[in-house]
This record gives sequence, structure tokens and C-alpha cells, in this order.
Amino acid sequence: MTPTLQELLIVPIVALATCYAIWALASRAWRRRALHAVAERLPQQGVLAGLRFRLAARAAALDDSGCGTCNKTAKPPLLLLAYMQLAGSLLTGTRLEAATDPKLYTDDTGVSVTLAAPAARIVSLAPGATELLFAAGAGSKIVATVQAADEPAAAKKILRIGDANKLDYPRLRAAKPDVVVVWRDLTNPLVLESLTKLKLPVYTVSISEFGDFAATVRRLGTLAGTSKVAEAAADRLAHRATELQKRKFKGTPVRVFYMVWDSPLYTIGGRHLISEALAHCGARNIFDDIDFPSPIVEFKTVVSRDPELILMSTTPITARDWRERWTPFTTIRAVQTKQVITFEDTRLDRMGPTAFDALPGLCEKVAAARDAQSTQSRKFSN
Ligand code: B12
Repeated sequence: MTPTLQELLIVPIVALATCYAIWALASRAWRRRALHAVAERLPQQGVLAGLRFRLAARAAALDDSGCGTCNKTAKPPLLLLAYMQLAGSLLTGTRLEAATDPKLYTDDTGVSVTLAAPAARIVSLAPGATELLFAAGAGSKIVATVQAADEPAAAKKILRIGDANKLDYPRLRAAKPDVVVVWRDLTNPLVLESLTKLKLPVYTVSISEFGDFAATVRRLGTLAGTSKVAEAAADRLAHRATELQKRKFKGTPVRVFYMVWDSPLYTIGGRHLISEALAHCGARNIFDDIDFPSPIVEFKTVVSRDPELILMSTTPITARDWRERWTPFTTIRAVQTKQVITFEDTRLDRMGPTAFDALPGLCEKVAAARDAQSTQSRKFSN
């Protein structure tokens, strides 16, 4: 391995500083013996003879109890300490004040988290947060995460310490995290309480629109000390969000019910990335008037809001059962036009940066529903 320029400079500086420290701390007798030993090994003639003479003279001076020269070499302890600190910091590659200067990191909710240094050990308690940390260049700093964290592929290799329903706190503690990253509205309040009791710093991530990704990734880069990667990723995400704004759909939106679970009937509220994704495709979440992120709604309310498209966010096998639940509600437009369909793209539900890639598929389904509605309308008007 070829040494870098930094290593070539650091090694001699550290070696010199260390020699100086040893010299300054050594007793006079030890210094005298060392000088004698070196002088004796130098030749009596030639270019090094002068140095032999000078070292021998210095050793002789140390023999005198008056010691005229020794005080000149023994520097005050403060200077010595400064040298040692410099040597230590060069060896570890840390800045001089790093250990003594705690820093504030502001999370997505505006809360300040105090850490001694950028987080080197991170526990991520949401699959979306894990994806975001990887995007910010901090994937290698994640020491533990939850079962469903599967994006990117490297995330699957990280230690699992629980899932949406339970967490293994002894293993969480054993992972010795500098910080625990959670997702706003997704991490159960009881979990947050336990983290506080364990005195673990909690950093909250929050994404409710596509325009949020860039700033979130930048902040995570600062948190993990990986700003270089994070800034580049954030620029790309900001660009994607701007492009999205340019292609905003104009016209009458398709009414959509986004079904997350069948019993109870879960959907998503208005202040949600999934609602924005629907809007981008020219659709409207029929429950966008609800502020709560994951409301439970009633079938009869869905009937009254009459969606033109029901998107079931689940696997095709489960969707077969979920679809049957809608069969009795023949007044719903989506049921009449057979627009009760599966939308199985976990990228959108996970709400990490790959949510952008879920948009074309989502927009296709919305466009198909719009066509189905206009065909139906034409049928009735003829
Ligand atoms: C609503 C819901 C969502 C909503 C959450 C809305 C929001 N807050 O933004 C949306 C659609 C966004 C979502 C996303 C995901 N979800 Co979800 N979700 C649910 C659901 C239907 C209800 C949860 C609930 O509200 N419980 C009631 C409240 C009172 O209890 P709670 O503990 O406070 O609930 C919170 C957590 O469950 C949390 N949450 C939701 N999903 C997930 C996933 C994980 C891994 C974690 C840690 C937490 C979490 O959000 C709830 C609060 O809003 C459950 C299934 C069920 N019936 O329980 C699945 C469920 C929890 N989700 C699941 C999964 C896998 C996901 C995703 C990874 C996507 C996916 N399908 O692959 C993403 C993760 C998002 C992220 N950013 O990391 C799995 C979890 C499996 C497990 N054992 O860990 C479940 C059990 C569904 C299933 N497939 O079996 N989810």
C-alpha cells in the first residue's frame, strides 16, 4: 500500500513530538547516558566527527551538578502537553477540540440533539430512515435497524433488533448507539418514552412532501459527518422535486381511496407524502381533510365520498380478500368501473428517496381510472 501525502507528513511529526516528549520528561542521568551512547557510536573522523564532539560535550555538561545547559532543553510542562495533544490528534485524525466540544444537531422537527461528535454508531427504527441514511452516505454507520428495512440491498445485512410491534431493548443498548433515528408519526410514543428513559439521544426524520427529501438528507449528512456524499445526493433530490413541480397535473382530479389495511380500514391523511404523490398524478385522496397520518375510517364514509379508484397497498394475494370487501358496495364508482386494484409498491409506503421512482406506476393507475370513468360517463350519456 502506498502511503498518502498526509501519512508521510504525520508520521515524522508524531515521531518527533514523541521523541521530544520523552526527552523532556527524562532524568538528567538518563539523558547523559543516552548522549554518551550515541556519541560513542559516531566515527572519530569525517563529517560526523563534529557531531560526536558536540554530543560528548553536552553529555559532559550534564555531568556538572551546576548543569548550565540542561534547563534550556527542559521546556515548561504546558508546552510539552500541547505537543502531546498535537501528536495524539494527528494520530487519531481528530480535531483538537473534538472530545471537549459537544455539538447541536437540529432534526427535521426543529429539535436539537447534542452529541460529542458526528454520530459514528446509529440505530435506525424505520425502514424509510434507513434508506435516507444510506442516501446521506451514513449506511455504514447504522449498527442496528428494524426487520422491514430492505432498501438498499446493503440494509438487509444490518443487525435486526425488532419490528413495528416490538423492540429488543437489551440488544438496542448493546449496539451502543450515539443516536437513535426515528420517523415522525411512525415510531410509537411508548418506544420514544423508553428511549428517553434509556437516555439515548433521539433524532427525528420527517418527510411529508417530495420537496423535503433534500433538506432531510443534508441534515443526516451533518449528523453522521458524511456531508460530502449527502450534499451531492441532496442536490439530485432537490432537482427531482423541482422537476416534479413543473409537471404538476392540471384538471379535475380522480377521487382515490388509498387502502392500507382492511380491518380496521386504515388509510392515510392529507399531510402525507402519499397524498402528495396522488396529487402529482392528478388524483385526490378522499381523506385529505384528515390531518392524522394513519386514520381508521368506516366503510360507510368511503361510500359517501364515492372514490373513482380504490388502491389497495398490499400484495396481490392479500388484495384478493381485500377486494371482496368492496363487492357489496355497488354504488361506489370504483366498484362499478372495476377500479379496485392493487398498488404494490413499497417504495411509496416506505417514503425514502426511491418514492420518486414509484410515481410513474402510480400515475399509470390513476390515468387508467380516469379513462375508465370517462368511458363510463360516455356510456351513460349515450
Ligand atoms: C398505517 C400503516 C402504515 C402507514 C403509516 C402512516 C404514517 N404514520 O405515516 C404507511 C402506509 C405510511 C406505512 C408504511 C410502512 N409500513 Co406500515 N402499517 C400500517 C398499519 C396498517 C397500521 C399501523 C397503525 O396505525 N397501528 C395503530 C397505532 C395506534 O399503533 P402504532 O404502534 O403507534 O402504529 C404505528 C406503527 O405501526 C407505525 N408503522 C407503520 N408501518 C410501520 C412499519 C415499520 C417497520 C415500523 C417500525 C413502524 C410502522 O405507524 C403507526 C402510526 O402511524 C400496519 C398494519 C396493522 N394493521 O397494524 C402496517 C405495518 C405496521 N406496516 C408495515 C410495513 C412493512 C410498512 C413499510 C415498511 C412498507 C411496506 N409495506 O413494506 C412502511 C414503512 C414506512 C417507513 N417510513 O419506514 C408492516 C410492519 C411489519 C413488521 N412486523 O415490522 C405492518 C404490520 C403491515 C404488514 N405488512 O404486516 N404503514
